[in-house]
Amino acid sequence: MNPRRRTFLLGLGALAPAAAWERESAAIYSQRRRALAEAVGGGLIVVLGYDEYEGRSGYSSFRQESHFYYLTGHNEPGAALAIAPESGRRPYREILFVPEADAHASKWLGPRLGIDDAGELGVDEVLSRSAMEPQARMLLKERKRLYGLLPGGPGRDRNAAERLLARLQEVCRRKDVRDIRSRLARLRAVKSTGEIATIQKAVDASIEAHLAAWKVIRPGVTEQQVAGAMVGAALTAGCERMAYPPIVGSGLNSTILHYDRNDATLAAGGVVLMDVGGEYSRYAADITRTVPVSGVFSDRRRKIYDLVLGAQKQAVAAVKPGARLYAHGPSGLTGIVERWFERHGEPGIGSRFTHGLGHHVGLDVHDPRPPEDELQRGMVLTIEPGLYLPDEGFGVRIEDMVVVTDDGCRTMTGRLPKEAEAIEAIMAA
Ligand SMILES: [Mn+2]
Repeated sequence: MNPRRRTFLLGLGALAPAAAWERESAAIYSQRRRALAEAVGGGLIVVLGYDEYEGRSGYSSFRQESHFYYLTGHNEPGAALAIAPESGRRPYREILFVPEADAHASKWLGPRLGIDDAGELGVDEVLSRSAMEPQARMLLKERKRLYGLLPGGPGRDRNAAERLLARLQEVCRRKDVRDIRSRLARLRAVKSTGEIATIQKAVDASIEAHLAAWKVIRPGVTEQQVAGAMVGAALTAGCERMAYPPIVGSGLNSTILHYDRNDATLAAGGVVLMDVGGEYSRYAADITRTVPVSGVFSDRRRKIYDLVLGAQKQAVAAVKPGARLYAHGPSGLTGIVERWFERHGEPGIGSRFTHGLGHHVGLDVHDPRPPEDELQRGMVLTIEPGLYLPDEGFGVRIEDMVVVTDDGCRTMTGRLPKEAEAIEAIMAA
């Protein structure tokens, strides 16, 4: 436990739960806020955390807005952040706004960080949430532009952050309002050492989930029972929740990319595709394996499996700084996979690869795509080619997570076997 975290817990007093939540040092979050300020130059940046309602979905506990968490490490509802970059004679300022102590909220939700405790998070100034609007208006008087998270697309209901931006814009009519998503995406794409270590923990726990599934898979078991074994193993291994609904598709369901009904029964002779990953201290894992229901691949399924595996290995081997994830040309990882299917598969098989080759992973399972396609050291991404043959009743996807190193990459999911023989050996054990 680092000293900062110890103080943080002491600040909460005797009521603090012995949570295993891992947060980076206050200095790291401070660097991120400074880097964002530098990236925008002048203006005022306003980022809102989620409120209690926005942060809940289904049975899941509160889940903070990802950009806000990235900049603060603050994991409770109703907070906000303002960053005023240095501008002329105006010095840099950063303010965290937190809800005032509320007896009703602490009765229902447990103890919350008050203004005094929130100082431990390392933001220069901490004020009450009710001071947010007047402070933002004051800071905007001296600055030309307002930056924030603008609505992601048309037709969506605005969330609290978007409503606040709209209100501030109305109040300060002359202000130019700009989105900071692409700047945040660029910062978030390159992971810190601490983030890579935390993602590895999400990966390790998710590997336990996959290994647990292989122990229960056999004809007659339901997809839901497989999903249950996986969720149980991930949570037992330290995940606080799943990173997305478990996808357990057997037979024809393995050809549905985001199948999550999980209501069919596993039939002999087929395959079952499991795209399942958990979250550890907010960081996601995303892993897919496709295994034979009866423990041994049929000839046709094995042929397609090895074709996908070959493509997947080629792409992983080509990951390095400067390589491009989505490009089709010689430096493009997607191009490498397409050419592999053309050269090694039957005619037209490449058209059965129907989705992107991979994506960035971090605080979100689909981390925001940075504006540039070129990979850099410290980026974490999935490599997940697949082939889907609904006319033959099955699909195969193999998904690993890699972290880009100085001259290549390290496969974070390397401990989970993907060779057909290795999978069959474990299932037979
Ligand atoms: Mn994925």
